[in-house]
Amino acid sequence: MTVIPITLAPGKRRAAIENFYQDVVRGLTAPQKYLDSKYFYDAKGDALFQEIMQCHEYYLTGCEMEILSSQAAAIAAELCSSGEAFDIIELGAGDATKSIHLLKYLAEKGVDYTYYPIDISKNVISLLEKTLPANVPGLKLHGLNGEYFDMLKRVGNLSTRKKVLLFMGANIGNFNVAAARSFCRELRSMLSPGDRLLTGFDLKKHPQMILSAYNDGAGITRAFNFNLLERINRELDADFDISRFDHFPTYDPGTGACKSYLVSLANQKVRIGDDVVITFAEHETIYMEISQKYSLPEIAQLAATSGFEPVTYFFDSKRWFTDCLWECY
Ligand code: AVI
Repeated sequence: MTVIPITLAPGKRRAAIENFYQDVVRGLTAPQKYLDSKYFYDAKGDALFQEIMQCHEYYLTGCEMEILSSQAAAIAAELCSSGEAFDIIELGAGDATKSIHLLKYLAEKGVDYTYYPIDISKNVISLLEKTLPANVPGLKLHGLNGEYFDMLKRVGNLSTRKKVLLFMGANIGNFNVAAARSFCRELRSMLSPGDRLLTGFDLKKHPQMILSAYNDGAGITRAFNFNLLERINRELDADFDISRFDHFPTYDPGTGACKSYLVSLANQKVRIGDDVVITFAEHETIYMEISQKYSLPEIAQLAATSGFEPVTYFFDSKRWFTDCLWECY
């Protein structure tokens, strides 16, 4: 993710704040209080996430970067193996620092493709349109700003070639397994036999290593979680006192669910705007995020139950992470 200034038009900004407010109130009045992790990413959250990716405990980014930078040729060979022309669509392209390795390799080999980065941020798309062609000579790029599925529909009208979808960064882990399946099925419904999907999965490994990745010693992940309470204070006129909450990540090695909670350290009330007061009991939790970890059989099962067939797994040298290429059947 990249640091993006918020430049929404006033009407859109009002609607975004209203949605944020509704989602926060819905989550904090549920029996198990929760907040939607998509709201982590305001400008400060983006900056903290950049810092998380530099933490030595947060191994995911380095592993996937190693895969893309050292195996671009193997990935490209697999993509070109059918001999059919394809275009590349990246969901949540961000600054494309990983996919650029594949884009560059294909361009250098003279493969004719168009790159369609999709991102919810207009600023991300403008930045990619400005910077990427300079770094990947000859690149044909058509940026799309909006929700994944709306923009995928639009690509359907623009491209007649086979599609290669990139969904990297272990973002699939931020869905629980059932939601990941629904997401993959919806993707599948928009693709055709022979289209492909390259997805980044964080793999099950020593539980302590996973837990440490979400509880770094410098406290960046903690600050990342607290930032959502601060964002609610800033944008929704709330009065969370973050010193009265604690950050509590958990990992269940059986299910592979790594979940982050904030724990209320006291009986307390928090006001949101003029109309809402949320009551917290001491030790009550807010469920903040899931980062689901997978085994290879679980990945294969996810593929099979959503209409894909695994073609190849690309691993980093430690086999902590995989970018998995699936094909639609
Ligand atoms: C964006 N996503 C894949 C990250 C993850 O690992 O679940 C978000 C994150 N949350 C805490 N640290 C990183």
